[in-house]
Formats: sequence, structure tokens, C-alpha cells
Amino acid sequence: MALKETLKQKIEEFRPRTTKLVKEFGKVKIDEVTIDQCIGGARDIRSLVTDISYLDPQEGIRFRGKTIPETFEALPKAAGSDYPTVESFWYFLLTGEVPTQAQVDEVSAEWKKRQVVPSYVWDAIRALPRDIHPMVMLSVGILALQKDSKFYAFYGSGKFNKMTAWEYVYEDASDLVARIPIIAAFIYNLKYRGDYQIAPDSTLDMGANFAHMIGQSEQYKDVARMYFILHSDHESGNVSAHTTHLVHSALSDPYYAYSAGLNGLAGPLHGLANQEVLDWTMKFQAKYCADKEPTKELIKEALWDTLNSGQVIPGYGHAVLRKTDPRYMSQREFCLKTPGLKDDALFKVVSMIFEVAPGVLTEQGKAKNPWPNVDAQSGVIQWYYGLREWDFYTVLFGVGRALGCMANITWDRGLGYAIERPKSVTTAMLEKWAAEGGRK
Ligand code: HAX
Repeated sequence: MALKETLKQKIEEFRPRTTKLVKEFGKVKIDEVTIDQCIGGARDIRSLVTDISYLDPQEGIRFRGKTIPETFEALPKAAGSDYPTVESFWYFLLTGEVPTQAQVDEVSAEWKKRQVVPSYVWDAIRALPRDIHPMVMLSVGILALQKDSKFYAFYGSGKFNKMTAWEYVYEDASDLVARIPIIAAFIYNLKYRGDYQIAPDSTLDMGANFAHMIGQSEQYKDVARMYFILHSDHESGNVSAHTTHLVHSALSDPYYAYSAGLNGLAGPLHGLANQEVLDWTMKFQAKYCADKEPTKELIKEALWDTLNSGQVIPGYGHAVLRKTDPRYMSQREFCLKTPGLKDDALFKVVSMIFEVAPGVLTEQGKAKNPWPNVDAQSGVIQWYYGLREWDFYTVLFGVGRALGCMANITWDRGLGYAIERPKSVTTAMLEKWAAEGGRK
């Protein structure tokens, strides 16, 4: 069955579960909220629902119930590769089912039809200063696509229907995930390769085509596939996923929603951390290792200097995770099994930081999680393959994250989730409830 038909069946089968929960068990308590959670970024408050991925603090992410190794193992692989295609992963994220090769081929064929980007998007990006951050270019590019929104047109058609609205979100979501790697490649070529653009190759899967379009090597095709899958989804509370969900909850279409999500991803405490890690490592080498080899002692000194100057150690810590991020480990394993990369000087420094930073953060005693997250490892791979413009790394993250955000809002609409509107209180109210030992 084609993806949209399978999805239709899944959503219709699922709806009664959500309806029953609200109708029969709506007042069942699942959490309580404390003052530090109110002031401290709503940490740990269980108030979002998604079935697409779940983040266990100890185990890390599961996509549709599968760990990262299980996901890579289960999905159909790209021709001649050990890695699955992004297309197969998209099918899996949306439906929870491992697709057959024929189903993957259908998604690939559909994406090829959808990937044509209107010329005004190129004009909008070209109108920006060339030295602007590439995340601005990506966000503007996605927002410019809004003119094409099928969901927006459906809403304004006078025939809007809550039961079928998801189908229009699905159309936009599919267009967006098919087009975002094309836009990212355009930005890369515009910014760093003197506007030397390469046309898409319709024989290639998404990851391979992205590698082709940015003039990368054969080996980079697997890097792109792995990278986009690993960065796709991390349940719903992170800034990019939550922003996308929040904006779409006002029935803003997927382009408005994901452009906003990308703006959140561009924050240094979130997706920009991958660029910060490279920046930190390069500055470390320039300052501490100008005339000597990096050592653990030098790294320790540099980490303390960073902490003492009031900055965070990029790539370390996490709001939910309490162990090394399996996305970090997956990329580390890629490095270790790739000849050349495992002996790469930068990889060795990043590995040394991995040995030293958790101890330093533990000794400092502030971070609840001293272990590395996804961003601590991703830049070194890109760097090795010659993608050295590290301000572009968050754009790569944004291409991958589109998969999770788009799958999630398709289901949000399918299940008719409400406009998001938490309640705020004043500081005086908090002080009163604090004095009274709780809100009566
Ligand atoms: N370096 C220094 N201090 C850190 C730290 C780090 N890597 N991680 C946490 N802390 C500090 C916090 O700044 C906070 O300090 P204050 O009490 O002075 O405010 C304290 O430890 C407690 O923070 P926490 O509860 O452990 O962590 P949060 O949930 O508040 O924040 C962050 C989680 C990821 C934002 C945080 O660990 C951080 O800033 N890490 C570095 C940036 C980074 O790598 N971000 C990417 C995270 C993964 C991701 O989203 N990728 O996109």
C-alpha cells in the first residue's frame, strides 16, 4: 500500500485511542508542577504526546520503539550501502512500519516529483547578504515555500474539515522534506562554492543526492544518510520540535511552523552547538597546541578556562539524557570503523575531550548530565570529509530534523491536537503559594 493510504488507515485506527483517553480519563493526573519547573524551562513536565520517538534518560532515543542500532538494522538499505535510505526512514517514522523495498521506491519516486523548488525561493535566498548565517537562509527558504502550502489553501477554501486536514499537512510535509536538502545544497554552493550549483541526480536517493549536489565523495553519501536519520527526532520537548508543534497548533501551515522550528534550532544551546564544538576545538588547538601536541592535561586546562569564563562546554550536557547520547556513540562508531577517520587528528582530540570533559563537569558540579550529546561528535565527521565551513553544520541538522517535525505535525493534525496554550502565573502568585506550601 502507498504511504499516504497506509497512514490514513493508521490514523483512523488510532483516533479512538486518543478520543477515549480524553473522554473517559481526561481528569486522571499524570504529573504535578513545581515552582522550579515553572521558572526552569518546564523541565520534565509531562504535557506533550508523541508516538514517533521516545527519549529515555538512561537509554537514549528510540524511533518508533527501536533503538538507533535496531533502526539501522531493520530498514531497507541504500544500494551498495550498510545504511538505510532516508526515504525508508521517513516511511518508518510516519507509519511505525518497516517498509518493503517497493514501498521505499514509491517514496523515492514521490520525492523526485516533489523536489522542484520554485525560482522565487532562490531569489529570496540570493537577496540576503552572502555573509549572513546559513540558518537564516534556510529559514527564509522554507518560509518562502509557504506560497505553495496546500494546507493553507485548504483552510481558506471554505471546505476545511478537521478529519481530513492532516492530508494537506501530509502533502506540505512531504513537499518540505523532499525540498529541504535541495535548498540546503543550494545554500552551501551559494555561500561557500562561489554559487557553483549542481543539478539533482534523479537516480540517487536523498542522502546520496545531497552528497552529489554539494560535490561530495562517494563515502559521504553514507554520512548524509546517517546524519539526517540520527538528527531527525528526539521526542517533542526539544526547542525545534516543540516550536514546530506549537506554531502548527495555531493551524499555521508546515512552512510557517518549520521555519520557526529552524529559528529555535539555530540557538547555541540547541542545534548550533555542533558549530560551537568545532569552534571550541579549533580555538583550543590554536591557543594551547600551537607548538605542542594536544594532551588530556591541556584539554582539562582549556575546559576549566571555558567554565571559569562563564561559558558552557558545547556538546556536553542534556536536559533529558543522563548518559552518553547514543547518537554520539553511533557517530563515534562510524569514525572508528572508517579507515582514515579513526586516525584523524581532530577525531583524536574529540575523543580526548570525551575522556576528560565528563570528569571536569562532574567536578564543577553544576551540569546534571556531564556526558556528550549528539553535537560533540558530528562536526568532526563533516570536517574530515572536507565540509569545513562549520557554520553550515546546523543547516545539516535542520535537514534531518525536518523529518521528525513533519512526521509529528502530520500526526498532530491526524489526531486533532488542540491549539497549545499553557497558563501563566505571576511571581507574586508563586510567592504566595510558596508561603502557603502550595496552591490550594
Ligand atoms: N557546560 C557548562 N555548564 C553546563 C553544561 C555544559 N555543557 N551543561 C549544563 N551546564 C550548567 C547549566 O548552564 C546550568 O547552570 P546554571 O545553574 O548556572 O544555570 C547547570 O549546569 C544545570 O543545567 P542542567 O539542568 O544540567 O542542564 P539544562 O537542562 O538546563 O540545559 C543544555 C541543557 C543542553 C542546554 C546544557 O547542558 C548546555 O548548555 N549544554 C551545552 C550546549 C549544548 O551542547 N547544547 C546541545 C544540546 C543537545 C541538543 O539540543 N542538540 O541540538
